[in-house]
Amino acid sequence: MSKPSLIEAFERAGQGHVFSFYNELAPDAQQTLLDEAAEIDLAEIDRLTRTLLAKDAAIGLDLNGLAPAPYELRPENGGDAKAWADAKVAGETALRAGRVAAFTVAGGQGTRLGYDGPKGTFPVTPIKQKSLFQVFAEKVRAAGTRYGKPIHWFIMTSNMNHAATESFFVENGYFGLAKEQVHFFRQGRMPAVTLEGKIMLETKGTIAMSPDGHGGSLRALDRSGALDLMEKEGIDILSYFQVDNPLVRGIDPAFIGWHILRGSEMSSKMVAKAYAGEKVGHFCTQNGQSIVIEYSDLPKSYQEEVDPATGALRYIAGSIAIHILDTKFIRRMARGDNSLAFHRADKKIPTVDASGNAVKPEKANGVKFEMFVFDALPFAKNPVIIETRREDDFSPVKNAEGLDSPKTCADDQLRQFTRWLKANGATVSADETNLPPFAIEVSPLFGYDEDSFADAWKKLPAKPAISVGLYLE
Ligand code: UD2
Repeated sequence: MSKPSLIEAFERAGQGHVFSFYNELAPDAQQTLLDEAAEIDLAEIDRLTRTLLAKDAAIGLDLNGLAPAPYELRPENGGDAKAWADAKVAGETALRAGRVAAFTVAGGQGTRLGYDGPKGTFPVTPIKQKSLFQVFAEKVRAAGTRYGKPIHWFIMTSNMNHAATESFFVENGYFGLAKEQVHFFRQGRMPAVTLEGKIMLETKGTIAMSPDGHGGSLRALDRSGALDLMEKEGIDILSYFQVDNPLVRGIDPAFIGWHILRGSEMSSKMVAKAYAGEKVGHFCTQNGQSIVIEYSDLPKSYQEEVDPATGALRYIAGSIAIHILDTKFIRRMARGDNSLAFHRADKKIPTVDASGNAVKPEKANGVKFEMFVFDALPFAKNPVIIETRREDDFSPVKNAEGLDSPKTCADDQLRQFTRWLKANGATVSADETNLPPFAIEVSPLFGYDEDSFADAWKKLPAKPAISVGLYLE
Protein backbone atom coordinates (compact mmCIF):
# COMPACT_ATOMS: atom_id res chain seq x y z
CA MET A 1 0.00 0.00 0.00
CA SER A 2 1.38 3.42 -0.85
CA LYS A 3 1.87 5.89 1.95
CA PRO A 4 -1.30 7.98 1.50
CA SER A 5 -3.55 4.96 1.03
CA LEU A 6 -2.28 3.34 4.23
CA ILE A 7 -2.95 6.50 6.20
CA GLU A 8 -6.33 6.81 4.55
CA ALA A 9 -7.18 3.24 5.45
CA PHE A 10 -6.38 4.02 9.09
CA GLU A 11 -8.56 7.13 8.91
CA ARG A 12 -11.44 5.20 7.42
CA ALA A 13 -11.12 2.63 10.21
CA GLY A 14 -11.30 5.38 12.85
CA GLN A 15 -7.59 4.91 13.63
CA GLY A 16 -6.25 8.07 11.95
CA HIS A 17 -4.81 9.31 15.30
CA VAL A 18 -1.94 6.88 14.80
CA PHE A 19 -0.55 9.46 12.38
CA SER A 20 -1.23 12.52 14.59
CA PHE A 21 2.47 13.35 14.85
CA TYR A 22 3.48 12.03 11.45
CA ASN A 23 4.32 15.44 10.03
CA GLU A 24 6.69 16.17 12.92
CA LEU A 25 8.74 13.04 12.27
CA ALA A 26 11.96 12.81 10.29
CA PRO A 27 11.65 10.81 7.06
CA ASP A 28 13.19 7.62 8.55
CA ALA A 29 10.88 7.81 11.52
CA GLN A 30 7.92 8.32 9.21
CA GLN A 31 8.93 5.19 7.37
CA THR A 32 9.25 3.22 10.62
CA LEU A 33 5.75 4.23 11.62
CA LEU A 34 4.38 3.30 8.21
CA ASP A 35 6.09 -0.08 8.39
CA GLU A 36 4.58 -0.77 11.79
CA ALA A 37 1.17 0.36 10.63
CA ALA A 38 1.41 -1.94 7.62
CA GLU A 39 1.74 -4.93 9.99
CA ILE A 40 -1.70 -4.26 11.42
CA ASP A 41 -4.79 -5.98 10.08
CA LEU A 42 -7.38 -3.25 10.61
CA ALA A 43 -10.30 -5.58 10.01
CA GLU A 44 -8.95 -7.92 12.71
CA ILE A 45 -8.63 -5.05 15.20
CA ASP A 46 -12.15 -3.92 14.38
CA ARG A 47 -13.48 -7.44 14.93
CA LEU A 48 -11.64 -7.79 18.24
CA THR A 49 -12.93 -4.42 19.41
CA ARG A 50 -16.49 -5.43 18.60
CA THR A 51 -16.20 -8.80 20.25
CA LEU A 52 -13.68 -8.72 23.10
CA LEU A 53 -14.03 -5.05 24.07
CA ALA A 54 -17.74 -4.51 23.61
CA LYS A 55 -19.56 -3.52 26.81
CA ASP A 56 -21.85 -6.51 26.48
CA ALA A 57 -18.99 -8.86 25.53
CA ALA A 58 -19.65 -12.23 27.05
CA ILE A 59 -17.38 -12.39 30.03
CA GLY A 60 -16.81 -15.63 31.75
CA LEU A 61 -16.58 -19.02 30.35
CA ASP A 62 -19.25 -21.38 29.16
CA LEU A 63 -18.91 -24.22 31.63
CA ASN A 64 -21.78 -26.27 30.25
CA GLY A 65 -20.90 -29.92 29.90
CA LEU A 66 -17.35 -29.37 31.09
CA ALA A 67 -15.58 -32.50 32.31
CA PRO A 68 -12.01 -33.49 33.06
CA ALA A 69 -10.20 -34.78 29.97
CA PRO A 70 -9.19 -38.43 29.87
CA TYR A 71 -5.49 -39.16 29.51
CA GLU A 72 -3.12 -42.09 29.16
CA LEU A 73 -1.79 -43.08 32.55
CA ARG A 74 1.84 -44.05 32.87
CA PRO A 75 2.41 -47.79 33.34
CA GLU A 76 3.42 -47.43 37.00
CA ASN A 77 0.08 -45.69 37.65
CA GLY A 78 -2.00 -48.38 36.01
CA GLY A 79 -1.52 -47.47 32.35
CA ASP A 80 -1.11 -49.99 29.56
CA ALA A 81 2.57 -50.99 29.65
CA LYS A 82 2.41 -52.64 26.24
CA ALA A 83 0.92 -49.53 24.64
CA TRP A 84 3.71 -47.41 26.15
CA ALA A 85 6.36 -49.83 24.90
CA ASP A 86 4.83 -49.86 21.41
CA ALA A 87 4.71 -46.09 21.43
CA LYS A 88 8.36 -45.86 22.29
CA VAL A 89 9.31 -48.12 19.41
CA ALA A 90 7.16 -46.12 17.00
CA GLY A 91 8.73 -42.88 18.19
CA GLU A 92 12.25 -44.23 17.82
CA THR A 93 11.45 -45.35 14.29
CA ALA A 94 10.19 -41.87 13.41
CA LEU A 95 13.34 -40.32 14.86
CA ARG A 96 15.56 -42.63 12.84
CA ALA A 97 13.58 -41.69 9.75
CA GLY A 98 14.18 -37.98 10.42
CA ARG A 99 10.48 -37.15 10.71
CA VAL A 100 10.80 -35.12 13.91
CA ALA A 101 11.91 -31.53 14.55
CA ALA A 102 12.14 -29.64 17.82
CA PHE A 103 10.37 -26.33 18.29
CA THR A 104 10.92 -23.77 21.04
CA VAL A 105 8.70 -20.76 21.57
CA ALA A 106 10.99 -18.02 22.80
CA GLY A 107 9.24 -14.83 21.83
CA GLY A 108 7.97 -13.88 25.28
CA GLN A 109 9.14 -10.88 27.27
CA GLY A 110 10.17 -12.76 30.40
CA THR A 111 9.17 -9.79 32.53
CA ARG A 112 8.59 -11.79 35.72
CA LEU A 113 12.18 -13.01 35.84
CA GLY A 114 13.46 -9.44 35.62
CA TYR A 115 16.26 -10.51 33.30
CA ASP A 116 17.47 -8.21 30.61
CA GLY A 117 17.97 -10.24 27.45
CA PRO A 118 16.32 -13.13 25.64
CA LYS A 119 15.16 -15.60 28.27
CA GLY A 120 16.89 -18.46 26.47
CA THR A 121 20.26 -16.87 27.30
CA PHE A 122 19.55 -17.13 31.04
CA PRO A 123 22.02 -19.45 32.87
CA VAL A 124 20.34 -22.39 34.60
CA THR A 125 22.56 -25.42 35.16
CA PRO A 126 24.01 -26.02 38.63
CA ILE A 127 27.74 -25.96 37.87
CA LYS A 128 28.49 -24.91 34.31
CA GLN A 129 25.76 -22.28 34.32
CA LYS A 130 24.71 -23.29 30.84
CA SER A 131 21.99 -21.19 29.36
CA LEU A 132 18.52 -22.53 28.58
CA PHE A 133 19.38 -22.42 24.88
CA GLN A 134 22.58 -24.41 25.45
CA VAL A 135 20.72 -27.10 27.38
CA PHE A 136 18.15 -27.49 24.59
CA ALA A 137 20.84 -27.37 21.89
CA GLU A 138 22.80 -30.15 23.56
CA LYS A 139 19.68 -32.26 24.00
CA VAL A 140 18.80 -31.83 20.33
CA ARG A 141 22.36 -32.64 19.33
CA ALA A 142 22.60 -35.72 21.53
CA ALA A 143 19.23 -37.06 20.38
CA GLY A 144 20.30 -36.57 16.76
CA THR A 145 23.41 -38.62 17.42
CA ARG A 146 21.45 -41.32 19.24
CA TYR A 147 19.01 -41.81 16.39
CA GLY A 148 21.54 -41.30 13.59
CA LYS A 149 19.73 -38.30 12.08
CA PRO A 150 20.52 -34.71 12.93
CA ILE A 151 17.40 -33.03 14.30
CA HIS A 152 16.27 -29.65 13.01
CA TRP A 153 15.45 -27.09 15.67
CA PHE A 154 13.05 -24.22 15.08
CA ILE A 155 13.11 -21.26 17.44
CA MET A 156 10.42 -18.62 17.46
CA THR A 157 11.60 -15.19 18.54
CA SER A 158 9.90 -11.82 18.56
CA ASN A 159 11.00 -8.45 17.26
CA MET A 160 12.47 -7.42 20.58
CA ASN A 161 14.76 -10.42 20.99
CA HIS A 162 15.36 -11.77 17.48
CA ALA A 163 18.73 -10.14 16.78
CA ALA A 164 20.07 -10.81 20.30
CA THR A 165 18.98 -14.46 20.08
CA GLU A 166 20.68 -15.02 16.75
CA SER A 167 23.92 -13.36 17.87
CA PHE A 168 23.95 -15.51 21.00
CA PHE A 169 23.98 -18.62 18.84
CA VAL A 170 26.60 -17.20 16.48
CA GLU A 171 28.87 -16.21 19.39
CA ASN A 172 28.55 -19.70 20.84
CA GLY A 173 29.09 -21.61 17.61
CA TYR A 174 25.48 -22.85 17.69
CA PHE A 175 26.52 -25.01 20.67
CA GLY A 176 27.93 -27.61 18.36
CA LEU A 177 24.88 -27.88 16.11
CA ALA A 178 25.25 -27.20 12.40
CA LYS A 179 24.10 -23.70 11.54
CA GLU A 180 21.81 -25.25 8.91
CA GLN A 181 20.01 -27.21 11.62
CA VAL A 182 18.89 -24.17 13.62
CA HIS A 183 16.13 -21.97 12.24
CA PHE A 184 15.02 -18.70 13.78
CA PHE A 185 11.86 -16.90 12.81
CA ARG A 186 9.92 -14.03 14.27
CA GLN A 187 6.38 -14.24 15.51
CA GLY A 188 3.77 -11.66 14.54
CA ARG A 189 2.83 -8.58 16.53
CA MET A 190 -0.41 -6.99 17.58
CA PRO A 191 -1.03 -3.39 18.56
CA ALA A 192 -2.32 -2.53 22.00
CA VAL A 193 -5.62 -0.66 21.97
CA THR A 194 -7.38 1.58 24.44
CA LEU A 195 -10.46 0.24 26.20
CA GLU A 196 -12.40 1.91 23.35
CA GLY A 197 -10.45 0.05 20.70
CA LYS A 198 -8.17 2.88 19.56
CA ILE A 199 -4.71 1.70 18.52
CA MET A 200 -2.17 3.08 21.01
CA LEU A 201 1.04 4.91 20.24
CA GLU A 202 4.06 4.11 22.38
CA THR A 203 5.82 7.29 21.31
CA LYS A 204 4.93 9.91 18.72
CA GLY A 205 6.47 7.76 16.03
CA THR A 206 5.94 4.19 17.21
CA ILE A 207 2.89 2.04 17.82
CA ALA A 208 2.58 0.06 21.06
CA MET A 209 3.14 -3.32 19.43
CA SER A 210 3.73 -6.59 21.27
CA PRO A 211 4.09 -10.27 20.37
CA ASP A 212 0.83 -11.99 19.40
CA GLY A 213 1.18 -14.83 21.92
CA HIS A 214 2.63 -18.32 21.51
CA GLY A 215 -0.47 -19.20 19.50
CA GLY A 216 0.96 -16.85 16.89
CA SER A 217 3.49 -19.60 16.26
CA LEU A 218 1.06 -21.45 14.00
CA ARG A 219 0.79 -18.64 11.50
CA ALA A 220 4.42 -17.62 11.92
CA LEU A 221 5.57 -21.17 11.13
CA ASP A 222 3.63 -20.92 7.90
CA ARG A 223 4.52 -17.34 6.94
CA SER A 224 8.21 -17.70 7.71
CA GLY A 225 8.65 -20.63 5.34
CA ALA A 226 9.46 -23.00 8.23
CA LEU A 227 6.68 -25.39 7.20
CA ASP A 228 7.95 -25.45 3.62
CA LEU A 229 11.40 -26.31 4.86
CA MET A 230 9.98 -29.12 7.01
CA GLU A 231 8.09 -30.49 4.06
CA LYS A 232 11.25 -30.49 1.99
CA GLU A 233 13.13 -32.29 4.75
CA GLY A 234 10.42 -34.91 5.26
CA ILE A 235 9.53 -33.62 8.72
CA ASP A 236 5.89 -34.02 9.74
CA ILE A 237 6.15 -34.08 13.54
CA LEU A 238 6.97 -30.95 15.51
CA SER A 239 7.85 -31.27 19.16
CA TYR A 240 6.80 -28.04 20.90
CA PHE A 241 8.15 -26.74 24.21
CA GLN A 242 8.67 -23.46 26.04
CA VAL A 243 11.96 -21.67 26.49
CA ASP A 244 11.66 -21.54 30.28
CA ASN A 245 11.76 -25.27 31.04
CA PRO A 246 15.19 -26.93 30.87
CA LEU A 247 13.93 -30.24 32.22
CA VAL A 248 11.71 -30.86 29.22
CA ARG A 249 12.34 -33.98 27.17
CA GLY A 250 12.02 -32.14 23.91
CA ILE A 251 12.70 -35.36 22.05
CA ASP A 252 10.68 -38.07 23.77
CA PRO A 253 10.21 -41.26 21.73
CA ALA A 254 7.20 -42.55 23.69
CA PHE A 255 5.38 -39.23 23.34
CA ILE A 256 6.13 -39.12 19.64
CA GLY A 257 4.93 -42.71 19.32
CA TRP A 258 1.60 -42.07 21.06
CA HIS A 259 1.08 -39.18 18.65
CA ILE A 260 1.80 -41.38 15.64
CA LEU A 261 -0.05 -44.53 16.69
CA ARG A 262 -3.19 -42.60 17.57
CA GLY A 263 -3.16 -40.66 14.31
CA SER A 264 -3.19 -37.51 16.42
CA GLU A 265 -2.83 -34.03 14.99
CA MET A 266 -1.96 -32.46 18.33
CA SER A 267 -0.74 -34.33 21.38
CA SER A 268 -0.03 -33.05 24.86
CA LYS A 269 1.62 -34.04 28.09
CA MET A 270 -0.07 -33.60 31.42
CA VAL A 271 1.19 -33.72 34.99
CA ALA A 272 -1.00 -34.24 38.00
CA LYS A 273 -1.41 -30.77 39.47
CA ALA A 274 0.68 -30.35 42.61
CA TYR A 275 -2.06 -28.35 44.34
CA ALA A 276 -5.45 -26.97 43.41
CA GLY A 277 -4.32 -23.47 42.48
CA GLU A 278 -1.19 -24.40 40.53
CA LYS A 279 -0.69 -21.96 37.66
CA VAL A 280 -1.07 -24.37 34.77
CA GLY A 281 -3.78 -24.97 32.22
CA HIS A 282 -6.44 -27.65 32.83
CA PHE A 283 -7.15 -30.34 30.26
CA CYS A 284 -10.92 -30.64 29.92
CA THR A 285 -13.51 -31.89 27.49
CA GLN A 286 -16.62 -30.11 26.34
CA ASN A 287 -19.05 -31.09 23.58
CA GLY A 288 -16.82 -34.00 22.68
CA GLN A 289 -13.77 -31.81 22.18
CA SER A 290 -10.55 -31.47 24.16
CA ILE A 291 -9.81 -28.02 25.47
CA VAL A 292 -7.36 -26.37 27.82
CA ILE A 293 -8.68 -23.85 30.30
CA GLU A 294 -6.07 -21.58 31.80
CA TYR A 295 -5.80 -21.35 35.59
CA SER A 296 -6.85 -17.72 35.46
CA ASP A 297 -10.10 -18.63 33.67
CA LEU A 298 -11.29 -21.79 35.43
CA PRO A 299 -13.42 -20.93 38.48
CA LYS A 300 -11.76 -21.70 41.79
CA SER A 301 -14.53 -24.11 42.75
CA TYR A 302 -13.65 -26.25 39.72
CA GLN A 303 -9.93 -26.07 40.42
CA GLU A 304 -10.54 -27.25 43.95
CA GLU A 305 -13.19 -29.89 43.23
CA VAL A 306 -12.30 -33.28 44.65
CA ASP A 307 -13.32 -36.68 43.31
CA PRO A 308 -15.18 -38.25 46.26
CA ALA A 309 -14.13 -41.77 45.25
CA THR A 310 -10.39 -41.10 45.24
CA GLY A 311 -9.98 -37.90 47.20
CA ALA A 312 -7.88 -36.52 44.34
CA LEU A 313 -8.52 -33.27 42.51
CA ARG A 314 -11.12 -33.80 39.82
CA TYR A 315 -9.51 -31.44 37.30
CA ILE A 316 -6.11 -32.90 37.96
CA ALA A 317 -4.61 -32.87 34.46
CA GLY A 318 -2.30 -29.87 34.35
CA SER A 319 -1.07 -28.57 31.00
CA ILE A 320 2.65 -27.87 31.08
CA ALA A 321 2.81 -26.52 27.55
CA ILE A 322 4.43 -29.55 25.95
CA HIS A 323 2.83 -30.61 22.70
CA ILE A 324 3.43 -32.41 19.45
CA LEU A 325 1.95 -30.88 16.34
CA ASP A 326 1.37 -32.42 12.96
CA THR A 327 2.78 -30.10 10.31
CA LYS A 328 -0.26 -30.42 8.00
CA PHE A 329 -2.47 -29.50 10.93
CA ILE A 330 -0.37 -26.39 11.55
CA ARG A 331 -0.76 -25.39 7.91
CA ARG A 332 -4.50 -25.92 8.09
CA MET A 333 -4.77 -23.82 11.26
CA ALA A 334 -2.60 -21.09 9.76
CA ARG A 335 -4.53 -20.85 6.51
CA GLY A 336 -7.98 -22.24 7.17
CA ASP A 337 -11.10 -20.78 8.69
CA ASN A 338 -10.33 -22.02 12.17
CA SER A 339 -7.85 -19.40 13.23
CA LEU A 340 -7.15 -19.22 16.95
CA ALA A 341 -9.21 -16.90 19.07
CA PHE A 342 -7.50 -13.95 20.71
CA HIS A 343 -7.47 -13.50 24.46
CA ARG A 344 -7.69 -10.09 26.02
CA ALA A 345 -5.20 -8.94 28.65
CA ASP A 346 -5.63 -5.54 30.28
CA LYS A 347 -2.22 -3.96 30.87
CA LYS A 348 -0.43 -0.77 31.84
CA ILE A 349 0.82 0.48 28.51
CA PRO A 350 3.27 3.37 28.31
CA THR A 351 1.90 5.77 25.74
CA VAL A 352 1.65 9.45 24.75
CA ASP A 353 -1.18 11.92 25.37
CA ALA A 354 -2.88 14.05 22.73
CA SER A 355 0.00 16.53 22.80
CA GLY A 356 2.60 13.82 22.48
CA ASN A 357 3.81 13.87 26.11
CA ALA A 358 4.89 10.53 27.56
CA VAL A 359 2.36 8.88 29.87
CA LYS A 360 3.35 6.19 32.39
CA PRO A 361 0.06 4.70 33.52
CA GLU A 362 -0.56 3.70 37.13
CA LYS A 363 -3.32 1.27 36.23
CA ALA A 364 -4.36 -0.70 33.16
CA ASN A 365 -5.05 1.75 30.37
CA GLY A 366 -5.13 -0.58 27.41
CA VAL A 367 -5.59 -4.06 26.11
CA LYS A 368 -3.17 -6.50 24.51
CA PHE A 369 -4.35 -9.38 22.35
CA GLU A 370 -2.68 -12.79 22.45
CA MET A 371 -3.33 -16.20 20.96
CA PHE A 372 -2.62 -19.38 22.92
CA VAL A 373 -1.33 -22.46 21.14
CA PHE A 374 -3.46 -24.83 23.20
CA ASP A 375 -6.58 -23.29 21.67
CA ALA A 376 -5.74 -25.35 18.58
CA LEU A 377 -6.60 -28.52 20.51
CA PRO A 378 -10.35 -28.60 19.77
CA PHE A 379 -9.59 -28.41 16.05
CA ALA A 380 -7.20 -31.36 16.08
CA LYS A 381 -8.22 -34.83 15.03
CA ASN A 382 -7.64 -37.62 17.56
CA PRO A 383 -5.84 -35.50 20.15
CA VAL A 384 -4.04 -37.59 22.72
CA ILE A 385 -2.96 -36.55 26.20
CA ILE A 386 -0.36 -38.61 28.01
CA GLU A 387 0.76 -38.50 31.58
CA THR A 388 4.33 -37.58 32.39
CA ARG A 389 6.26 -37.43 35.61
CA ARG A 390 6.86 -33.87 36.66
CA GLU A 391 10.43 -34.67 37.63
CA ASP A 392 11.14 -35.88 34.08
CA ASP A 393 9.68 -32.96 32.18
CA PHE A 394 8.81 -29.85 34.11
CA SER A 395 10.66 -27.32 36.22
CA PRO A 396 10.30 -23.90 34.64
CA VAL A 397 12.18 -20.73 35.48
CA LYS A 398 9.59 -18.00 35.72
CA ASN A 399 10.28 -15.89 38.80
CA ALA A 400 13.47 -14.39 40.20
CA GLU A 401 12.78 -15.99 43.58
CA GLY A 402 10.50 -18.50 45.25
CA LEU A 403 8.34 -20.80 43.17
CA ASP A 404 9.59 -21.70 39.68
CA SER A 405 12.82 -19.78 40.16
CA PRO A 406 16.46 -20.44 39.17
CA LYS A 407 16.95 -22.08 42.60
CA THR A 408 14.02 -24.50 42.37
CA CYS A 409 15.00 -25.36 38.80
CA ALA A 410 18.66 -26.03 39.67
CA ASP A 411 17.53 -28.22 42.58
CA ASP A 412 15.21 -30.18 40.29
CA GLN A 413 18.10 -30.74 37.87
CA LEU A 414 20.21 -32.04 40.77
CA ARG A 415 17.40 -34.39 41.79
CA GLN A 416 17.15 -35.65 38.24
CA PHE A 417 20.89 -36.34 37.99
CA THR A 418 20.75 -38.10 41.36
CA ARG A 419 17.81 -40.27 40.30
CA TRP A 420 19.59 -41.31 37.11
CA LEU A 421 22.77 -42.11 39.02
CA LYS A 422 20.98 -44.12 41.67
CA ALA A 423 18.94 -46.02 39.08
CA ASN A 424 22.26 -47.17 37.62
CA GLY A 425 23.71 -48.36 40.88
CA ALA A 426 25.72 -45.31 41.96
CA THR A 427 25.76 -44.27 45.58
CA VAL A 428 24.74 -40.68 46.09
CA SER A 429 24.19 -39.08 49.45
CA ALA A 430 20.99 -37.12 49.09
CA ASP A 431 17.96 -36.21 51.14
CA GLU A 432 14.59 -37.97 50.84
CA THR A 433 13.71 -35.80 47.80
CA ASN A 434 16.94 -36.91 46.08
CA LEU A 435 18.57 -33.52 46.53
CA PRO A 436 22.30 -33.93 47.18
CA PRO A 437 24.02 -31.49 49.56
CA PHE A 438 26.44 -30.44 46.80
CA ALA A 439 26.29 -29.55 43.11
CA ILE A 440 26.86 -32.09 40.36
CA GLU A 441 25.98 -31.82 36.70
CA VAL A 442 25.30 -34.15 33.82
CA SER A 443 25.75 -32.71 30.35
CA PRO A 444 22.94 -33.57 27.94
CA LEU A 445 25.77 -34.72 25.68
CA PHE A 446 26.44 -37.47 28.22
CA GLY A 447 22.82 -38.31 28.92
CA TYR A 448 19.67 -36.29 28.29
CA ASP A 449 17.08 -38.76 29.57
CA GLU A 450 16.90 -41.97 31.59
CA ASP A 451 17.80 -44.23 28.67
CA SER A 452 20.62 -42.23 27.17
CA PHE A 453 22.10 -41.72 30.63
CA ALA A 454 21.95 -45.44 31.42
CA ASP A 455 23.69 -46.29 28.14
CA ALA A 456 26.46 -43.75 28.70
CA TRP A 457 26.94 -44.79 32.32
CA LYS A 458 27.30 -48.44 31.35
CA LYS A 459 30.01 -47.52 28.87
CA LEU A 460 32.12 -45.66 31.44
CA PRO A 461 35.20 -47.78 32.05
CA ALA A 462 35.61 -46.48 35.61
CA LYS A 463 32.67 -45.08 37.51
CA PRO A 464 33.50 -41.76 39.20
CA ALA A 465 32.79 -41.07 42.86
CA ILE A 466 29.74 -38.88 43.20
CA SER A 467 31.04 -35.87 45.03
CA VAL A 468 31.03 -32.12 44.89
CA GLY A 469 31.68 -30.64 41.45
CA LEU A 470 31.27 -33.90 39.48
CA TYR A 471 30.58 -33.05 35.84
CA LEU A 472 29.74 -35.85 33.43
CA GLU A 473 30.21 -34.99 29.79
C1 UD2 B 1 2.12 -21.05 30.41
C2 UD2 B 1 0.73 -21.62 30.20
C3 UD2 B 1 0.29 -22.41 31.44
C4 UD2 B 1 1.30 -23.47 31.79
C5 UD2 B 1 2.67 -22.83 31.94
C6 UD2 B 1 3.73 -23.88 32.15
C7 UD2 B 1 -0.29 -19.91 28.82
C8 UD2 B 1 -1.32 -18.86 28.70
N1 UD2 B 1 -0.20 -20.53 29.99
O1 UD2 B 1 2.00 -20.04 31.39
O2 UD2 B 1 -0.95 -23.03 31.22
O3 UD2 B 1 1.31 -24.45 30.80
O4 UD2 B 1 3.03 -22.06 30.79
O5 UD2 B 1 4.97 -23.31 32.30
O6 UD2 B 1 0.40 -20.21 27.90
N2 UD2 B 1 5.79 -16.86 24.28
C9 UD2 B 1 6.10 -16.52 22.99
N3 UD2 B 1 5.44 -15.48 22.45
C10 UD2 B 1 4.49 -14.76 23.10
C11 UD2 B 1 4.19 -15.12 24.43
C12 UD2 B 1 4.86 -16.19 24.99
O7 UD2 B 1 6.95 -17.13 22.35
O8 UD2 B 1 3.94 -13.84 22.52
C13 UD2 B 1 6.50 -18.00 24.88
C14 UD2 B 1 7.45 -17.59 25.99
O9 UD2 B 1 8.70 -17.21 25.47
C15 UD2 B 1 7.49 -18.85 26.81
C16 UD2 B 1 6.08 -19.43 26.64
O10 UD2 B 1 5.56 -18.85 25.48
O11 UD2 B 1 8.39 -19.78 26.28
C17 UD2 B 1 5.15 -19.23 27.85
O12 UD2 B 1 4.89 -17.93 28.08
P1 UD2 B 1 4.43 -17.38 29.50
O13 UD2 B 1 5.59 -17.23 30.40
O14 UD2 B 1 3.63 -16.18 29.21
O15 UD2 B 1 3.46 -18.53 30.06
P2 UD2 B 1 2.89 -18.73 31.51
O16 UD2 B 1 3.96 -18.97 32.48
O17 UD2 B 1 1.96 -17.63 31.84
